[in-house]
Amino acid sequence: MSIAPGSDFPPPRGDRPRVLSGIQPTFQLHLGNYLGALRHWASEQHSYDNFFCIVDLHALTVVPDPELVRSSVLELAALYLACGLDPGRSVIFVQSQVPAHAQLGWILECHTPLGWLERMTQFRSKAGTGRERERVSAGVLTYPDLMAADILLYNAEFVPVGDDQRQHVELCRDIAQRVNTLRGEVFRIPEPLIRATGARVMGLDDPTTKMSKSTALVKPAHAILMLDPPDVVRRKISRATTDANPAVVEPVGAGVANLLDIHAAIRGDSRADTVARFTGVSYGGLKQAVTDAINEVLEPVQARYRHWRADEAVLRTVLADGAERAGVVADATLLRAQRAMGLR
Ligand code: AQP
Repeated sequence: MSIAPGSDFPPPRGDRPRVLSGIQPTFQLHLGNYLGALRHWASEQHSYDNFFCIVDLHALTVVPDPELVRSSVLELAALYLACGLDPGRSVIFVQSQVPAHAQLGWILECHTPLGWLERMTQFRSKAGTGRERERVSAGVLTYPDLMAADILLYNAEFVPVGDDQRQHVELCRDIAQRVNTLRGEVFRIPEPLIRATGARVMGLDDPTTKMSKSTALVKPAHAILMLDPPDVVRRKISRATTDANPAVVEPVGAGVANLLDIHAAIRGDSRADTVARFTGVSYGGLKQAVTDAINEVLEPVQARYRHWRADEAVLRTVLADGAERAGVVADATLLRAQRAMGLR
């Protein structure tokens, strides 16, 4: 944990370290979102002072359809609860319902050199080149400032994310440090919290790219979706890319490594133990074991999801209450930042 010396931030509730993380309500969530993020958020709620956000403003960079944004927010809220997030332990809220996010986002944009944003891997892969780049929304470029605002507003000590978000959290740290250097102690400097297994689940069709919602939308065989029924999981895993070997032998190829990693993450085993367990097992046997592990973990989540999704009134109450609690913390940080900028 690194807190700027001499800082006077409000202590986290109950003296537990504070975490903040979020997921975009874009398309359906996949196994990577679960193993890299959601599962840890839920299982470690008792250890932290938790803020979990549905980052709908970020979704505008990729999903312009208002109806889809609206329904995806409720779907995601139901999935948060189905995965075990407990509103009694965690503040669960929608980013756009706390105006301080957009307000601080602008302030941070004004303190971020353009080159830092242009160098981000996600921007480079999403923005393309030439004419393609001219059409991409400016939000794809400035997205990391909004994400930095999400984190910094809550004085978060840790940001539990998958490995793909490491660069964004590091940029957040750089931006916060820059503001602190220029304007005095404004922000607490957060740390990424990234696990040893499940932090980078790869595409089933192409194990050299990370499993992602946007790819799953155009290539269904790419990802296990959290709401996939058991037979769909079985079919997708049976078609997952492996290699020409008949059985698991080290060194394993990328596709087999991905299946082993998924199994290790779900069962809570180390990678080394998982490799030892499956060495010599046919790929058919490995795929069967991975399918069973996935279905075992997803089926109860899906049952709880159906329960929560059917009760929109409760979902809206949870989100309204979360926005109110989040707003109190966020507004205090925003005021501190505005004062440091000479705005108030
Ligand atoms: N493949 C993954 N393995 C482990 N963790 C992952 N996360 C995302 N993909 C993996 C983690 O899930 C959280 C939410 O991230 P997100 O909303 O950005 O999800 P996404 O799947 O990355 O979404 P998109 O829309 O498909 O984005 P692109 O197209 O950029 O990949 C984060 O904690 C993330 O680390």
